[in-house]
Amino acid sequence: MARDAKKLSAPAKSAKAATPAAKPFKALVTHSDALPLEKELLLSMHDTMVKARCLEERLIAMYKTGHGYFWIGGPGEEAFNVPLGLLIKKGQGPAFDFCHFHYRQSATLLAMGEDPVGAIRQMKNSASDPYSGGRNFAGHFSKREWNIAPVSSPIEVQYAMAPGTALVQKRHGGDGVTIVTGGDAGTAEGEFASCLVWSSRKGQELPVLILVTNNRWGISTPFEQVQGVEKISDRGVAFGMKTKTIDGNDPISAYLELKEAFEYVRTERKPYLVEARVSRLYGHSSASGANMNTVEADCIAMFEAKLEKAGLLTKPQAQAIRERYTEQLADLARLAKEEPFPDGSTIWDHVFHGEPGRDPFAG
Ligand SMILES: Cc1ncc(C[n+]2csc(CCOP(=O)(O)OP(=O)(O)O)c2C)c(N)n1
Repeated sequence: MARDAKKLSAPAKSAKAATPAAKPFKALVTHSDALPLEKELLLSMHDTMVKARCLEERLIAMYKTGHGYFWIGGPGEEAFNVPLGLLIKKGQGPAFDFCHFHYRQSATLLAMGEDPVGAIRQMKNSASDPYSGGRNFAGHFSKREWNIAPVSSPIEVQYAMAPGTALVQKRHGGDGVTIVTGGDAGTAEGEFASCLVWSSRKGQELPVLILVTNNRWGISTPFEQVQGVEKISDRGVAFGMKTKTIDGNDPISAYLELKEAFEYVRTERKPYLVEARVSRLYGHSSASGANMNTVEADCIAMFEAKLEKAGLLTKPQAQAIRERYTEQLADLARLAKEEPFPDGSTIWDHVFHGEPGRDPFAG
């Protein structure tokens, strides 16, 4: 694991010249040498991780060939995001989990059972985009039936909203929890502090699973230039909440550690801050080129090596899975290519204030 952590800490090639080398991570909780999960679960996590990677690669290809205006997404975070999706209690209303995600969560949606065609349609900005009717950026999911709040482009605002849904869930009773995700750089913003404050008031604690995926970059700003803490999870200690920093590049660690955190938040109705160390394999977004970097650790390659060593998967089998998803997603992209953009007349649909001059409360 030390080797992976070292690899992970190296800066992406594209930003190397401009930024100092990041320090290696310390104190990762890891279960990397054992396979303590059922074979079916391991193989299904691998399958969804590959599906998610193929989806992101298809979205990038769409952007690069002019079938989308901007790409942002989560390649490199699959080992954390897939287990997360598997552990969410999905449904609508306060009895179910509320999800305040950021824009790198495609693998979580796939693990929850979402059809990848939605992400492709949003990339193409076709009217058929189920998340925004063709109006928002790629990766900006929203799904009322599963309590997935719309992903926001201004970073970190989701952390200020999370205590709100958690308060509703606490009052409602049951075991629904609120999950909020975001990156490391954004934790320098005030909304993150608001989340820690509002989730942890003594006697009024809230059931929030506060997650931070730390890829050690803002857009091009290295972690060390953003804040002085070594572990973001330490920020929660001052608020008396449970915290941990985990290896988000290992799906087995991520599954077990998230499971423990979910169980605590569901039963104790109190917050838990989990920081997951992850890679960023295609840079920040299309704004930084969306080119693959081979310096950071690839969680799928590492997981495949582990499954192979355990006799659970062969190289040809892994290759076949990848080819199958690559083909399926190319077919979906061809479908979306033919679909129309939203009509101009729909510009005010789903906008809180509606048409200028119209009273938003008029019904
Ligand atoms: C309030 C706000 N400030 C700045 C930006 C520009 N911006 C977009 S993504 C980003 C970096 C975010 O880094 P991090 O929080 O670590 O998340 P990551 O993208 O690495 O997952 C920035 C600064 C923004 N979208 N919103």
